[in-house]
Amino acid sequence: MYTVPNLPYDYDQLGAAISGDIMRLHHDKHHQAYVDKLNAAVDAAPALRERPLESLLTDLTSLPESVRMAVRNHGGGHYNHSLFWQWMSPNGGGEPTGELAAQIVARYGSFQGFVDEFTTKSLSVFGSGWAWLQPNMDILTTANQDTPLMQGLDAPLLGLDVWEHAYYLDYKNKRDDYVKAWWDVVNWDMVQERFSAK
Ligand code: MN3
Repeated sequence: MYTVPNLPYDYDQLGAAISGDIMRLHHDKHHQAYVDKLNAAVDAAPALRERPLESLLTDLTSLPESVRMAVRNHGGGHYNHSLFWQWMSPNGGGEPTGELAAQIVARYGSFQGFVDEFTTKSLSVFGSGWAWLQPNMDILTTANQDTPLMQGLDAPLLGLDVWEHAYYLDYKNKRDDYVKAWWDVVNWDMVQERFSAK
């Protein structure tokens, strides 16, 4: 059975950027719903339980058509959100260091250049979706709960949820204010770990 992982911090600890009310709703209700529907999908196709979630998402066309869309949406939702909670920290913000910082600067001219480009792409997502930093330093966006894995790409180093459910309670329609505040809680230690492990 898939389960929602506990937050690595308290609901209220990202408060200046993301309120406890949003975190409770987003983690306890939205993520739980993805997990429940993913479990229902694999109950309907039990052979899928033999494979790790990453394997399912990387090769959606190998799945029975009857559950493919459910795994795409809800498996993607579970995968993305399980990472998203870790990509934020009450001690977050600041800038990456070392080789990661060097590669960001090599590609985007400066850390601020990267922030600006990632922000622009995040704001360009029409409707619901995500923005990603990839190990090759590309910045991508996906719709809905799609992940880069589904496009045959590497697992992302960093991702930002720009669904309205991620910010509307605090920011109403002001996605730009949400993205701006989010940089203050980005857990660069986690990004660094994923970069080093790639
Ligand atoms: Mn979300």
